[in-house]
Amino acid sequence: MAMLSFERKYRVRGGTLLGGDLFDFWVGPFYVGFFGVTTAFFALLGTLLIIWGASQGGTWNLWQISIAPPDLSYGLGLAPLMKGGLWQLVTICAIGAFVSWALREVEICRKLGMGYHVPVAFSFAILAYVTLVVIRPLLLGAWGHGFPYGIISHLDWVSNTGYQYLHFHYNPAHMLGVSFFFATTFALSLHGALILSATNPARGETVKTAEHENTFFRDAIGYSIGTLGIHRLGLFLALAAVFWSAVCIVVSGPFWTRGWPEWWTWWLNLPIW
Ligand code: BCL
Ligand code: BCL
Ligand code: BPH
Ligand code: UQ8
Repeated sequence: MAMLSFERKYRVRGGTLLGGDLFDFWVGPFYVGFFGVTTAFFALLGTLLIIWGASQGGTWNLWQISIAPPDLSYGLGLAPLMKGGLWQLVTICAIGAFVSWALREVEICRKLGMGYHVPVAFSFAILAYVTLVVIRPLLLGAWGHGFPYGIISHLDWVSNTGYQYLHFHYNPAHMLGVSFFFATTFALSLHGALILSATNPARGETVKTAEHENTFFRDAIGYSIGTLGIHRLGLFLALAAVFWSAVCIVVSGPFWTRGWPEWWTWWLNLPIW
């Protein structure tokens, strides 16, 4: 394994976005930095608020604990603590923690002189979350449209929201999201399997080369995307999956209020049938 003993040469000073040298150190394996401190702050505060909220609820059953958003009647205003205000505070902490985490990754990239691909990819996940709990509620005019923070309760929200549009599978952006998720898993299974087949040979056999990998797929399907290409494809598929997910939920309500099956009437109304 590379570097488990924390090789000195990768523990370089600088590259920070904020705070200069002040937080430029490590704790055990973790790089800290200004954004490590803000991550720890928001993550800890948000988690404690959830635990406190649970203590005010009727149950310690892990599956049933839930921090609910405010009633729709509070609109875009602040709600009293026990009537959704807590959800609003937790949401602020969550966004603070996720964005801090991404910026801490950026500082690590800068230290190592690497590209920003990982934090950019993570920002798509943050975008999906922010779409669910900020952008869509803003467009619909009430924080109450956010999802509740509970293991089972958030599933209820997904199901209820889906049925509100009669048949969510007919949402065309949802179709794209689902297909890209399936395609991502398909690509990773091919990639993981291909790499292991070439680089983890049986005892006594030699490791094979990238040419072997290319040749396998040329023999099998007539084309190889290449060793760099598969990583570009994987990243693209994953980001497209989450991007179309964010689209599919932000259009449900703000831009389409009826059932999704009805959206397809444009197709039935084409003058060619
Ligand atoms: Mg969800 C399921 C978290 C948004 C639809 N969802 C899960 C569970 C986990 C979770 C409890 C497994 C997820 C997983 O393996 O992901 N969901 C979760 C979080 C968010 C979220 C943290 C968020 O946005 C902050 N979920 C949403 C939105 C829907 C949604 C609202 C569309 C994306 N989710 C569903 C559906 C299902 C889940 C449908 C399930 O069937 C599944 C389940 O079993 O629910 C009971 C992949 C990520 C990893 C493997 C990395 C590890 C992630 C770990 C497991 C997350 C733990 C979260 C922890 C319990 C939350 C508390 C944090 C503490 C306070 C610090
Ligand atoms: Mg659907 C959404 C698939 C049936 C209603 N549905 C989605 C999409 C995805 C999907 C395309 C969720 C992924 C996503 O957004 O990730 N649905 C899907 C599939 C089927 C399906 C495959 C199927 O039938 C085979 N859906 C249905 C049925 C409806 C339905 C028909 C219910 C009856 N579906 C909905 C609704 C929604 C979806 C409603 C959505 O809102 C959701 C969507 O598109 O949301 C955008 C995005 C990822 C995130 C939001 C996670 C963000 C993670 C954050 C940034 C980090 C968390 C950190 C964590 C707290 C740390 C924990 C601590 C550590 C572990 C230490
Ligand atoms: O560090 C990472 O990975 C190891 C980053 C991360 C990433 C990254 C990282 O670099 C990337 C590139 C992605 N995720 C990408 C993606 C996909 C495509 C863009 C997309 C499908 C996805 N991530 C999804 C998800 C999901 C899903 C589907 O639900 C989850 C649960 C995650 N990603 C989770 C994570 C984390 C493991 C990690 C990560 N993705 C980010 C860790 C982080 O931000 O740490 C700081 C924050 C904390 C330690 C805790 C914060 C606590 C809050 C203040 C309170 C909790 C609030 C929450 C809203 C409650 C929810 C309750 C639920 C039961 C609903
Ligand atoms: C209390 C405390 C921890 C204090 C620390 C002190 C302090 C103040 C620190 C500040 C810094 C800070 C905020 C630290 C936070 C520490 C915490 C709380 C960390 C949480 C970490 C976390 C989010 C864990 C989640 C892990 C998880 C469940 C992952 C899901 C499963 C997956 C997808 C695993 C991925 C496996 C992996 C390691 C992949 C990485 C990898 C990739 C992608 C790769 O491509 C590749 O090949 C090129 C590799 O090999 C080199 C890889 O390793």
